[in-house]
Amino acid sequence: MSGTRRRFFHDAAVFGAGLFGLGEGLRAGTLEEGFQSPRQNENGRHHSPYGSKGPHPAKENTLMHERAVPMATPDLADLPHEMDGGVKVFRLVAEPVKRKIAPFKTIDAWGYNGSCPGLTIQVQQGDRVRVVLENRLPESTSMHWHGLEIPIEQDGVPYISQKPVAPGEKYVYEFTVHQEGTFFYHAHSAMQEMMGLIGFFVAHPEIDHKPRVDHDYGLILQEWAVLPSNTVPNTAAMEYNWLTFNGVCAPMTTPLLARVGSRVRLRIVNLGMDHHPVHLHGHQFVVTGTEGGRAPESTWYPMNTVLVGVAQARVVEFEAKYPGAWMIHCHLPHHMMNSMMDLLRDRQIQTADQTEAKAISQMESLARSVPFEHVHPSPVARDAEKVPGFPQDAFMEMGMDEVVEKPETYGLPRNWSAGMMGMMTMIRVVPEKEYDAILERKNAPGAPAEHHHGS
Ligand SMILES: [Cu+2]
Repeated sequence: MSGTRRRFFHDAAVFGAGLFGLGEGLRAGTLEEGFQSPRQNENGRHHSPYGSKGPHPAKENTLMHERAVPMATPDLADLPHEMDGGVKVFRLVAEPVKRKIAPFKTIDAWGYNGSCPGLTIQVQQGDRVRVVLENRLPESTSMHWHGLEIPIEQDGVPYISQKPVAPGEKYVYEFTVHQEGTFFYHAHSAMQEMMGLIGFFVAHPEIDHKPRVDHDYGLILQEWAVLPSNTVPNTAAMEYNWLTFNGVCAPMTTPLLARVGSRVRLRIVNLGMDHHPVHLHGHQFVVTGTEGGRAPESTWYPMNTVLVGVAQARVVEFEAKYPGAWMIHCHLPHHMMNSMMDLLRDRQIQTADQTEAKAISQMESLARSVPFEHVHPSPVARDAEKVPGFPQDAFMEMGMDEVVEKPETYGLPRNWSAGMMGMMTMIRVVPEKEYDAILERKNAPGAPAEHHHGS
């Protein structure tokens, strides 16, 4: 195994799940040729979102047993499992969860095992899976396995396929996963879904897809209606003021990382009330799969915005060609903001009567309470206040680099966080050296752990 390759697998295990069995499959890889290292990609062999066409037939056989890299879900951990004979046993506890969605906002959501969204389940196609669901909610629940072809008794619909799981009770689901793809689990009750009861369920294919990816990332899209000075989401609302990727708003979202020239897979799932057009800056991608599994290559065409509808999964892949910190965000304008209602109070939706001094003092009082250093916002014209409609985005920027600092933000320009709000993250496409420097910080003793247990 070449040094580059070995190191790549090491990194994948660190950045990815790495918590359970998948690492073994990764280490078992035997093929040298046929695998394109990021460096080979840099040499220009692989610069198409469609990937390299047709590996050598002679290499086909050895490729067959390569396992996929695990998916990483930034800001969410993986759910570990135990083995019982040949069965992978997972334990999910439905319970109330405090989730810090922004440095100055913690909500009372519902989730699984202390996490909202729930911890990520990753299995191999063909696995026999048992999930023990324990209900610590104040009301009955059940679990639906979204997109999986399993017997009706496992479908998780109260009264139709099972009795509701009462508070304090446990319920055991067991099935064989014959599909591969991006699925999710969720409570089969509308309001409970909007309280956050959802998590990833990813089944990796028996034979890895080609072209193979170097990085695999997952994002769950959610929206929340939380009134000012409130912590409980209003699940009856039709409009939303907090939008999250994996349970956090930008700039708290942990940046995704990719080496220049690597191939990236991004799996996006949506379980809310709105559809989200998710846009990637600076690169073209192809949709390689949906909630139904892998899409044939003949259906791939270049895009950079994909509409992820409610209950859908969209899997996209691209070559990370251009170095930089590239935004990934929902493009609905109101989904690119964090609610400032708690902060703005008297300002709220009125834009008249706003003075620069007033706006800045509001920002500074919030900054002091979190606390972080408030960086002075972008300049405005001297006579700005005479222009009808002012201010719009002026004074909205809340740079808070220090409070959201983590290894993945190392090296970003000062006040980067002022440009990040709402349903937004970034993929940092970085050269080898910088990638390694970030990784070193991530592995350093005392490095901050993932923020997956809320506040
Ligand atoms: Cu959106």
